Amino acid sequence: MGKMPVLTVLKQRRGEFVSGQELARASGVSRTAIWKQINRLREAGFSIEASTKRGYRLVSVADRLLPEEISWGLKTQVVGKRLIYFDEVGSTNEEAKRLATEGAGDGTVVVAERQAGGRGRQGRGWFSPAGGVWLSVILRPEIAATDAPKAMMVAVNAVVAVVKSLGVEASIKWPNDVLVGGRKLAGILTEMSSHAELVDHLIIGIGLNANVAADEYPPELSEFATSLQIEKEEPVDRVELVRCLLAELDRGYEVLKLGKFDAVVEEWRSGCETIGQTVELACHGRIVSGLALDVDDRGSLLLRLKNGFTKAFAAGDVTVVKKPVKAIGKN
Ligand code: BT5
Repeated sequence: MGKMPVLTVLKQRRGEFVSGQELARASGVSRTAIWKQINRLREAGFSIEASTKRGYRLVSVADRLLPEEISWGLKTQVVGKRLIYFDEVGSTNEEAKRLATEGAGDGTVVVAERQAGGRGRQGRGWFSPAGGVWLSVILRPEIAATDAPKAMMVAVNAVVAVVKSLGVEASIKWPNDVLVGGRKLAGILTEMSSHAELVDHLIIGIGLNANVAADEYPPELSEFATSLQIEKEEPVDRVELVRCLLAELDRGYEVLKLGKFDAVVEEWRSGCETIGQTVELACHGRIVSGLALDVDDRGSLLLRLKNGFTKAFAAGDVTVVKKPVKAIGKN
């Protein structure tokens, strides 16, 4: 695992003084570099006491997603090998897109504590205060552009797995929402750049409401949004959360690259609550209603319409109009 980040050493010995010499040995950096790092941590909101005789003592921690902390103990092949951190940014997807155009490598992750212009699908906004997990991953899989929607499924599956591991029951609303008790916990925004029908790169943007308190949501969201903190009635360890999320994404990415699309779609399908319900789908200003039969291998929703025909929809917003239909009739 190599040398420990300065912060990790201090955290392990929280409340005690650690001498500069010991810190330098454990973290593998010079004593002047340590002084610089201590100052940086202080600026990030950590309270660290310094004494010329006794060394450094961590008094209180700040809830930050610092790359060196996330990297420590991160066991991934590709995802998160490079982490780019912002205290505040417009949108991590925009930032990732810029970096990808400049050639940033497969698995690069952009993470921000806050987004001033967080983005949803179709020009919508994404509320991104401090305490959430707002990140974008650059992926460069060698797959056909038509298979790109499976990458979004990989991301949704990863979020669901991580949320479940925290003991919170989550379900997927087609195509990209992660809900808990009908409220939105997370959303995913995938953007693709392709060349000659092949994927050049994908930007997978994940917005996961981690430590967002109920009273922080603006009125128009408070009824429809939830967070891990709300569901668990206590804040979660965001560093650990991001580490698990990156590990799950890495696992799913591996499956995707092997072309095992069926496994990806199957995992997605098993977590999806939309299938089997009668829904209304808003798409390009029109509303279509029908029975959600399944998704096809491109991630499109298959709706059986009132006229008996089945049609595939690649995008849109669904609202459930009826409780699950048990017996699905044949066409
Ligand atoms: C999404 O869009 O669900 C995709 C959201 C992706 C956000 C991430 S954060 C990191 C990365 N960088 C970005 O700039 N974006 C990605 P959509 O399905 O269009 O849902 C958007 C709608 O969800 C909004 O119109 C609101 O109604 C609602 N909403 C906004 N912020 C929310 C929040 N924090 N929690 C729950 N719902 C929210």
